[in-house]
Amino acid sequence: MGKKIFSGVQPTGNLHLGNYLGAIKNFVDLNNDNDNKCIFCVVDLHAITIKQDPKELKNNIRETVATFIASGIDPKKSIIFNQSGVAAHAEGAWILSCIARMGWLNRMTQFKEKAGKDKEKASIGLYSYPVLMASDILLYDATHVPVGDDQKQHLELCRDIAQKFNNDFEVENFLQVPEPLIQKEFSRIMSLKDGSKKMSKSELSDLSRINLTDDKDQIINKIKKAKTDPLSMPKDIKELDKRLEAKNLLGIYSSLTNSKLQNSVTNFAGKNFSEFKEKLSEELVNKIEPISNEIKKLLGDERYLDKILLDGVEKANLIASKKIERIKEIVGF
Ligand code: AQP
Repeated sequence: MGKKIFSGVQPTGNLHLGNYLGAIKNFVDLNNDNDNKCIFCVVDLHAITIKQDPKELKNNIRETVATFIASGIDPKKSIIFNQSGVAAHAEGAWILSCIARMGWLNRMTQFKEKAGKDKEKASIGLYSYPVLMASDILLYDATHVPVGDDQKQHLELCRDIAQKFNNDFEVENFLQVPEPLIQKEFSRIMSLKDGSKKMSKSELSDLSRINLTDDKDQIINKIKKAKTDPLSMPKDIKELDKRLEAKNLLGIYSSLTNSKLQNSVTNFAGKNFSEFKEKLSEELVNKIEPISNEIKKLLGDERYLDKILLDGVEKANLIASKKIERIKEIVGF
């Protein structure tokens, strides 16, 4: 039986290789399977949990749509829309925030990481973000949610919220408890500057990530400058636990070439990093350059991108408005 897929990407600019290999590449494969029903959301309500420039946000929303399409998602075979266009997401988030427990949210590591030392100054939205994410997913009865490894905890919270709602109101299976779809290997791509930190849009140094809009020269330059260690390429996969940068670069290479990490280690064992980096750049340029060119082309046609969002909002609204009405009835409104 086909799956009902829902996933979101924040329009916070600088979409990068981690977003692509961890999530978007998976979206494309799922979308190519005609048995699946796919909904891909530009989660703009999530984006404003951290201050955004309104003009940039608008551009970033379009750029995220352009990235979906340039990466291979067919807008005719899926619903692509922006979250703020469907009021049920925010309504659902409020109701579910009365189901979720403080203790559950207090355990979320992403809030701790993003709020940093000054938790008092973080927005309430940043704290309750996973509840909005649960609303996004549950409104569409999604059976499967493809995400990167960093979102695993939020997915578990979503499952807990769905189960508690169903129990509290004695509506067995009313909210579909979704399954995460996380790739077994290479589900967390790390920074090119620090193998212990995840590749991220908000990292100040642009050299820490490959952006999906980077051109050939930028990609080659970033890989040349990517941090390594003074040794030659690892000879044994066990070495990778202590050589995080080598592990990350070999992981990226393996993911791009659809090969096992062990095979990549064997291929480059004992060689110089420079030789490996050349091959890695080649693979990256082959994969990213066409996407980057297509994004730039699509960004020149704002009307086309806006039309995709408008159509998507209409279709998403039809589904979500029915679900939220039932939720409100069940709650007693
Ligand atoms: N480094 C990563 N490796 C693998 N997957 C990743 N994802 C993000 N970073 C990596 C996955 O990409 C999808 C969309 O992410 P998002 O835009 O919703 O938010 P995020 O996880 O907060 O992304 P960033 O890039 O790390 O942004 P900032 O810098 O704002 O924190 C998700 O499925 C995510 O798992």
